[in-house]
Amino acid sequence: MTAALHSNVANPTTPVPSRCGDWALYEYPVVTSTNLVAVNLPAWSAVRADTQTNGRGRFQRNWVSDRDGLWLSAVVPISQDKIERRALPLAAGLAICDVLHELGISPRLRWPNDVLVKDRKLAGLLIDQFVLHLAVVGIGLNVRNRPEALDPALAHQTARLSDLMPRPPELSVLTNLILRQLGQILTELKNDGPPAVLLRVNKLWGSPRSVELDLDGQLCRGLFTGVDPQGRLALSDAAGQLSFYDAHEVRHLTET
Ligand code: BT5
Repeated sequence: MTAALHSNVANPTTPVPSRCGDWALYEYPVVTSTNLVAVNLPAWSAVRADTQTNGRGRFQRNWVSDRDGLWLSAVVPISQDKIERRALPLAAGLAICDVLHELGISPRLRWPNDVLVKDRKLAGLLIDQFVLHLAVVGIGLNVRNRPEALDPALAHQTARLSDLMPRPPELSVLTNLILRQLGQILTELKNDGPPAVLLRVNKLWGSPRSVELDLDGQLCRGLFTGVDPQGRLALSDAAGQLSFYDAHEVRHLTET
């Protein structure tokens, strides 16, 4: 989770929000990054834009945000409890996977919260924390867009809904489904506690995989075995010895 205060560069005139279940939804044709527009909004606000000029991934990576993809940020209250905070990004990934299952798609998660179909990235999440009690959950989901047309390096690496189902729902419908499910999972996280939600998350990683972790320069190999009840990545070495890592310690996870 990024704990930096960003200025909201080029925030266009604020539109009148529409109601989307419990959420107030602000929609824009173009913004720099929906997460940055969401920085000044209260909990249960959401921002969607048709395109982003500076879509952001984790660790300052770029997120290609061309027209006809879903670029959405949701402002949610965040607990001061360390484990609940760790569980939030994982819970958000679970919410996206739940919606995809509803649409008849079988996704898997790649730690911490990439959503893949057949090893191609369909969706990514970026959680920012700009103020103490709120987090911004940024969701990028390829729908009918073509990210590889803008960034050829993404060729054969991305998936989009329109290649996975004959008629993907309109962006407004997807926005509704995702916000509803995110709200539902956050209620579960609060009422049932992180271990119950993490148990569901652990069913989404697919079969155990050999991975290499980039711990900010230092590389470490092992078998990814999911997350522990405290939300930490669990890595097993050749002798079966487990090590645990917090998300901010792992710059990148590569499946080997
Ligand atoms: C992520 O970062 O996957 C987080 C993406 C979050 C995007 C949303 S859109 C709404 C909100 N506003 C924002 O500005 N951001 C959020 P990371 O795990 O660092 O992955 C980034 C990597 O994914 C890039 O380095 C590319 O390799 C790849 N990538 C970029 N654009 C992509 C796309 N449209 N589809 C699939 N992969 C992409």
